[in-house]
Amino acid sequence: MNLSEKLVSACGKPIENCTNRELYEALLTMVQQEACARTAETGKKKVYYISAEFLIGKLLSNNLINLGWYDEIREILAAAGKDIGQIEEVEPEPSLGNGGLGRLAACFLDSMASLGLNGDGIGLNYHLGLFRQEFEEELQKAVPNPWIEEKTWLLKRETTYPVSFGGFTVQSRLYDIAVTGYKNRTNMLHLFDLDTVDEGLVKDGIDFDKENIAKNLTLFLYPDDSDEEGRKLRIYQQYFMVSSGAQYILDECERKGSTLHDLPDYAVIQINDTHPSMVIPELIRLLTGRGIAFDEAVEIVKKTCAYTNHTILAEALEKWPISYLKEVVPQLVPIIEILDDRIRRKYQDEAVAIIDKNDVVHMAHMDIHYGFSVNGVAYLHTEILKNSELNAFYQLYPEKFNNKTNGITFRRWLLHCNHPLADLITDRIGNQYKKDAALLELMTACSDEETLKQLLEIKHQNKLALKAYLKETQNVDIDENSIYDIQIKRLHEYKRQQMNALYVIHKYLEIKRGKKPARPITVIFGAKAAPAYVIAKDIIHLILCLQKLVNEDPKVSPWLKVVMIENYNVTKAEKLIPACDISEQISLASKEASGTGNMKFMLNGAVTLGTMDGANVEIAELVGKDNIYIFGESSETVIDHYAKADYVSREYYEKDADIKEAVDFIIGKEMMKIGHKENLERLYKELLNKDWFMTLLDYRSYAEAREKAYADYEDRMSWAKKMLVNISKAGFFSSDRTIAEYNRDIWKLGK
Ligand code: 26Q
Repeated sequence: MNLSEKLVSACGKPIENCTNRELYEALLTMVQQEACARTAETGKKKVYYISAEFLIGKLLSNNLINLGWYDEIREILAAAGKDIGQIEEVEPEPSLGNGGLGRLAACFLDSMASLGLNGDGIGLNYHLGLFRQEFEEELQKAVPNPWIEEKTWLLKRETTYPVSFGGFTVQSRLYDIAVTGYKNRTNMLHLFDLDTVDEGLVKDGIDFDKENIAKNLTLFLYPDDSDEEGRKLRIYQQYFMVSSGAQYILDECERKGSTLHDLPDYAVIQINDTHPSMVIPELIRLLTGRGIAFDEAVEIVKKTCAYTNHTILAEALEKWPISYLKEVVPQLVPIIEILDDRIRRKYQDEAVAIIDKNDVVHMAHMDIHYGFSVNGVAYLHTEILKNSELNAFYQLYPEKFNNKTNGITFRRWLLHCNHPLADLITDRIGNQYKKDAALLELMTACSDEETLKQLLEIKHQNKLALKAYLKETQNVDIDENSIYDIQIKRLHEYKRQQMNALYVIHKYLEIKRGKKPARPITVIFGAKAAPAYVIAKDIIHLILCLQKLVNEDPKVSPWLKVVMIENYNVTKAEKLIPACDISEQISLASKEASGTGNMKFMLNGAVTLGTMDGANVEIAELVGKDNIYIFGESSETVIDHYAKADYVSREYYEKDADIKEAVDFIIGKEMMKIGHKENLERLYKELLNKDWFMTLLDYRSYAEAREKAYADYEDRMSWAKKMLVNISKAGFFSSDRTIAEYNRDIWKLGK
């Protein structure tokens, strides 16, 4: 059967007579069958990528591209009067991640399959995923986000495992999602779940009964951890994931002929941040249960587990009071105590202990001592880990430390989300770059006027498409001839959305005073705040108030618009990124481990406005200083400020009139009319008295760099050259490159 016949047969009637939903479901069935037919077990060794998050995004189009079916299916549908874009709209987005770390895991799965590597994901099947964000009275409201439909990408398996907690045992159940490689094999994402979970438990918003573990375990991704019950629930989730995963791994390896003594020849486990760290003591427990002596079990685990660090923020490094572990996973506690004891005897250094003197377990410390590899996610990040944050460990184990600069899958972040640009590139340099992203560099030679004009035209068309989408979904009008200046990422003070907002205030006031910009500006934000993160929600409030104030001001709004995207997610990123002119990557230097949005924007021809932080450093190196706008203090200076505790934000407020004016505006009468006094005042005080992430320190140089970018934008041909350089240098940031490096240096899988 050809594809057209297959589709008609899957639909059970002519395509013309099908609804978009019927077509989506028929295509899902077809893709799933074909994907499963392409599974392969090659070689002895497999990498198991364990992660609490897999932010996979919608799957239909991506799978069609990877199977090599996309163009043909689009034509078959078009011939029947159907639009593949509208069929995509039917699919719910699985919201199994918060942000960067989860999306990275999804890109890595795509790359492992696309490179033909034997590599599976292991995670959890959260029924309601991350909350859906709504705006009400200029505030974020969190509501449940059910995504699992009757017809789903999840394949229910017969496989179940017992998982014991203090006092009771549950049965985990395996679900699989097929991960198609680009014109290559299929791997699997294994998501564990509990049959007894009850969505009826959810009451108001995202509140639920936190006592009943059997009913709530896989309801949400990272339920609010602001109280003790929430934090414990996180431990229940993590142990459920790693115990199920470890049993799966041992069973699979034994099935393939492993005696378990030789486990490292069959399995390598990549621990994605500390969320799956309990896999270390759990594997030791299971191995001893299967007849291996304790000491040998420790040695086996040391050769099997590798750890990736994604943050240097102290508050994000997981530390659990041992009392919590005694309650939730008592069987692990004696093992962790022995692991800690051995370290204490060997090194006699409190700084590298696993259980500290306050009886708190440092998960990252366990990973570093009992894993064979520790990697950071960008050059600068790894250097900071080695030289400051984890220096005590680097002294002990220099050979374990390595860098793996993050990457993104070009299938989703170019071929799928930006067809016109992908077609232009194919026209100029051929198809090979789709398999080998380094070839994008060939585009450097295409700086002829015709290509540059086409780049500008494609950007313009993408901006029109975004304008239409925002009109339809949020009923806002934006001007396609304005500069689209975009910051989309989780809301966190270190990412400094508040600095962007201060600039918006400054521009607003300037325009009010009659100083118009050379061209209208559209500032777009998209961000979710953790429900327990008060200041983050205040920053959202500030942005929403500004949106109202600016857009409803007839004098200002022709020149400045503010748009806060509701419920920012992968699907929305796919629409925003291709339309972006200026990519805001403005974290406080040293704080953003890598960033991956920065790479997506660059690939789609946006120019970065950023600090020397995370992977921005490598972007700057690749594109050169004329093709990026860098501002702000260096990571060394910032780290020095923290060490000396000598940063006083009020000094910057007092000596810079623009800063004072913008900060005061937050609690001025215009804002108070629109917003809530409590939120605005809290934020104002935070900036003035604390400003832990040094917004005011960098504000002046930020504003200058932004002005420079806006001025340069007016020379359209020279801007198009900057776009071209960014696109042609983006090849390095393909996750295929990242994964090839993981395999070369850490996993060492044969083909
Ligand atoms: C920890 C303890 C308690 C509750 C929640 C958490 C928690 C949850 C999620 C801690 C961290 C995360 C997510 C971190 C994350 O997304 N980090 C990002 O990882 C990206 C991929 O490496 C990097 O590009 C980003 O720079 C980094 O911020």
